[in-house]
Amino acid sequence: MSLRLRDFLPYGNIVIQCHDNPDADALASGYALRRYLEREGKQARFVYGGRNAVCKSNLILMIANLGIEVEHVESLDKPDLLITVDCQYGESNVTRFDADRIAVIDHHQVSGELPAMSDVRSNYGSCATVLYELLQQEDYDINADEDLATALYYGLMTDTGGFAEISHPSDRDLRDFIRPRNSDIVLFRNSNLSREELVIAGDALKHAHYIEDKACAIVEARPCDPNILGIISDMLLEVDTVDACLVYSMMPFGVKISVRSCIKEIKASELAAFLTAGYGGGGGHLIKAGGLLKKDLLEAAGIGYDSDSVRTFLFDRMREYYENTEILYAGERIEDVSELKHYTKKEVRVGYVECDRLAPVGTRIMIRTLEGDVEVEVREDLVILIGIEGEIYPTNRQKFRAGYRELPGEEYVCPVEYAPRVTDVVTGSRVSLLPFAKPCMAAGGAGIYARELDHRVKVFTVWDPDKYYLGVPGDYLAVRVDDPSDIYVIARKIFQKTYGEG
Ligand SMILES: [Mn+2]
Repeated sequence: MSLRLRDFLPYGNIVIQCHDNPDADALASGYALRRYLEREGKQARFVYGGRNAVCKSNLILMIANLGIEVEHVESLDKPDLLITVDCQYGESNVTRFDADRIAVIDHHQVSGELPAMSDVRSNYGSCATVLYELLQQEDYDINADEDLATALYYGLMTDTGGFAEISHPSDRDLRDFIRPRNSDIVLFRNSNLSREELVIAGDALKHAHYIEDKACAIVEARPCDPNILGIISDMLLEVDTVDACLVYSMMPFGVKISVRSCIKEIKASELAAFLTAGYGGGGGHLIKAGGLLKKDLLEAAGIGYDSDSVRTFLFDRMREYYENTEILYAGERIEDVSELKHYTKKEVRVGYVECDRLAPVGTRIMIRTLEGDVEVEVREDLVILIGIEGEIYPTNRQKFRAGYRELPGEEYVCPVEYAPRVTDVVTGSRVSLLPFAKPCMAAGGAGIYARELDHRVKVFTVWDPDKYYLGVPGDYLAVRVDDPSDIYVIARKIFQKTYGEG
């Protein structure tokens, strides 16, 4: 399913289409693709269908200030190639036009059969991020093109509630390394809300429901731009008796949700993922997150799609979240290890980097991985391990020698799609970690006591008392043999690959 933008070049008559009622991400994505084709000497039209022409003032400003040539059309002369961006051909919000070949670039959940030429990255926060990656693959200097940089930045920003809901490292790369024209971003941002939308926010807040014993609020808003949901939930969270809240709106295609939390026992990103699990998707940050429950999936599951059924479903789901989760604070309790089994580490191939080769001692570096960002200071004996899921563990040379065996002469191959990248925190310069990585074999150590989980558990570990690790049924709760206060969660997949009984 891997696609390159150069694959489009052999086609004569090319049309780019985004979904009906385009938003900033759709406009940015189509615009980016058109810019690339232009650079390669190809003229392409950029169109959208549907009943309505763009009328939101931030989008009208975006189109005018960045010079986005986009046409609202009713019909189309059959092109050789039709590329849909920020949507998939055949979806209900994409007006159907005939074409000899179809291609799809998108970041939503896959909704039907995809054509051979497609790139759908459902874990990305915006389609602009997909284009950002694809353009870099073709050596396109995005920051030399300020209009394009501004469009991509604004596309990601609006699709992720002002960057609050990003979770993929490529989204963070776009946010951190793209240089937009700030005056335009400020202008677009402050033309976002119409007076009608202000009324929607006010009406929604008037009818807030509270789960009193949980300090939780749930609010339904009339169908509106997802950004309004974020504004409402931000306000709700400021209320003294509200620690966590859910704001939702029933759109024609599904239920958009916005989630907030201000207590460490609830990560907004994890609550959003829980509420949407099986019906769409959700994610974001510790405090802010969002997501979507798809209408067709709710209907197929027999839940229905009228406002009573959706409200009941969301209330039940929220109660379930509170009632079926155990919270453990490592250090505050000692696990009864007689109930647990003993496991030792299997021989597993991982990667390692000796950091003094990467940057001078004393440099603060940020390592970006699929799991998140890790900041460390380079010391003489700092060794960074790259685990089987691309996760990163800083350690020192002494512990490294005790638990790992070097494999001289062999090459390290990264097992995941996003290879860890390193940024010098002060200068902002970036390097890939991979050229410095070597393979090694993990084995030995005193091992762990562990048990398989049959319910959800949140563990606050000794090394990070502010952020919990979530364990779900099937994962393992582990206790270090040489330190019983060190309790943590190991994901099922990683556990099975790295530990054996005995
Ligand atoms: Mn989008």
